[in-house]
Amino acid sequence: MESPSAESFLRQMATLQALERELTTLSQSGRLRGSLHLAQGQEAVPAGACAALQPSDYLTATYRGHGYVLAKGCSLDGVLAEILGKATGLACGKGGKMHLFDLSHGLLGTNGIVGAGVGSVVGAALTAKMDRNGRVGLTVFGDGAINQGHVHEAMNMAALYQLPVIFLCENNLYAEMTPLHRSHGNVNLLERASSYGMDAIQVDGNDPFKVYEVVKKAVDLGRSGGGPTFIEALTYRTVGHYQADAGTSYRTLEEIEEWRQNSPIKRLSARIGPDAEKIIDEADELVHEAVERALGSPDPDPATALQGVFA
Ligand SMILES: Cc1ncc(C[n+]2csc(CCOP(=O)(O)OP(=O)(O)O)c2C)c(N)n1
Repeated sequence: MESPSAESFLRQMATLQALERELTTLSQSGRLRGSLHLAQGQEAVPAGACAALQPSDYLTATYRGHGYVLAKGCSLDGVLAEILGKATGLACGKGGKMHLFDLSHGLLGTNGIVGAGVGSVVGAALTAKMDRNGRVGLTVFGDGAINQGHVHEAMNMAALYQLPVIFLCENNLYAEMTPLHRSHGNVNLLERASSYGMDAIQVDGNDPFKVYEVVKKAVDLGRSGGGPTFIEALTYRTVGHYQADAGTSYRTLEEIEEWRQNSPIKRLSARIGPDAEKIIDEADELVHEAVERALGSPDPDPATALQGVFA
């Protein structure tokens, strides 16, 4: 599998950026309720990582994971309708923003519980190994999730049984509003992951090509029976943790500005040149039209409320 082109990566990242811009407007106008966790500045990680996966490979992501869902190939209309709680959404409008789910694309869910998707992917990878179906599982989580107990149980199990898993940690330097050194006894995440007996690699998370390259290697290793890999993608969230957080009470303006200048979309646009603007405009238009369609979609029928409820 060849790496996607620079134009293709930019299109993917610009779509995520446009989606987040539209969601911000919807949230500010009250048409989208609840908290909204954005990933501006982190767009290269989902774009690079998902390009190395097959549609049937498993994926779990976080409350900030809509970019992974799109990059995995799930429908933009379905994602938007789900976020807006519409019947045409990926989960028929019952999951909302934090619970995007689409088995047809291997998506085992985004999740509001920190680290919760990690165990799900390890379970799915165990079935992949037992069924010898060649699938791998990728789970993405933040640097803060590393301190969750079951994340360690899951990493240990994946290493012990040599399961085809990619543990992709987006290290954006803060767990919500807490810097790493205030929450981690050992801030060396590679050391912690490799202690379980798996390869652990750090990558520039603001470069989709580099992310693609390391994830592809990990995917190939997993598919060939070589077990799991831990990848630490260094990146930065240039906006607040959620819509009510300006992100400036625990970070300096200089730090934020420095990362804005180093943002993946800026970097790749500079590399592509004048055509970049056209790609970004097209993405804006595509997403805007999808928002209009989603807003015009029907609400779920109350009579279906108990459908799909198993416990
Ligand atoms: C089990 C659990 N504990 C606490 C929270 C509240 N919470 C939401 S996001 C977050 C920080 C997570 O940090 P990190 O994993 O680094 O991801 P980031 O949001 O920085 O991308 C916390 C503590 C939660 N959602 N789930």
